[in-house]
Amino acid sequence: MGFKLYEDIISKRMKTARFKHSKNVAKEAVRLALKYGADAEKAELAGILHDATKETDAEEQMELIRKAGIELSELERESPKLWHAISGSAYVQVVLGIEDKEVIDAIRYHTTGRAGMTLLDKVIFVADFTSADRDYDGVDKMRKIADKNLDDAVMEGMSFTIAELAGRKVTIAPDTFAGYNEMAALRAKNKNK
Ligand code: DGI
Ligand code: FE
Ligand code: FE
Repeated sequence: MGFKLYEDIISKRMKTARFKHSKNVAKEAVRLALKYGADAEKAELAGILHDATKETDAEEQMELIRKAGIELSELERESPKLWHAISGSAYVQVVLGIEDKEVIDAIRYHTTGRAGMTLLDKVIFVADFTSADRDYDGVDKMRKIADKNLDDAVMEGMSFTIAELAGRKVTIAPDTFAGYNEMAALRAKNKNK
């Protein structure tokens, strides 16, 4: 199946605004992929599909997760905001028949990040923060960092998310902390060189 067909399929699963966001993330992901040497075709595909199940009801998401054989941790079960990334990765496998692990994982970890992020994981994680439709305080700074250094942009995104979640005193996924700690350790090492 080609990109256009996937685009058509997901356009029917979401409202116009989210479809536009998905197209913008795909476009930004291609730009970042070309800049940082990731596979642009995979970036475009993961970008258009990353929020595929964000407007899907909870029962259907749980069914997709079950069919894909994914076990949720207790924290994941109690965090509805995390479901769409997990069920999205299940959807592209179970319904669309996508077998590319890199694409599946980039969708799975687009909200939390993780330790050992692949180049494609990073491209999608950052593109979700810097896509053309994004308009939050600090988006200009984020775009500037993304144009200079992809790892720095991942770190900026993770620290932004952790600070925001901690500010609301809600749970923070272990994958988020694991990604953050790995990036922080890398920065410390690079500074000491
Ligand atoms: O789907 P999008 O809106 O494009 O963006 P996203 O997939 O990054 O989702 C952002 C939301 O997810 C935002 O409300 C913060 C929340 N989030 C991100 N990381 C975590 C999280 N929520 C919890 N509970 N734990 C996390 O680690
Ligand atoms: Fe998302
Ligand atoms: Fe998104």
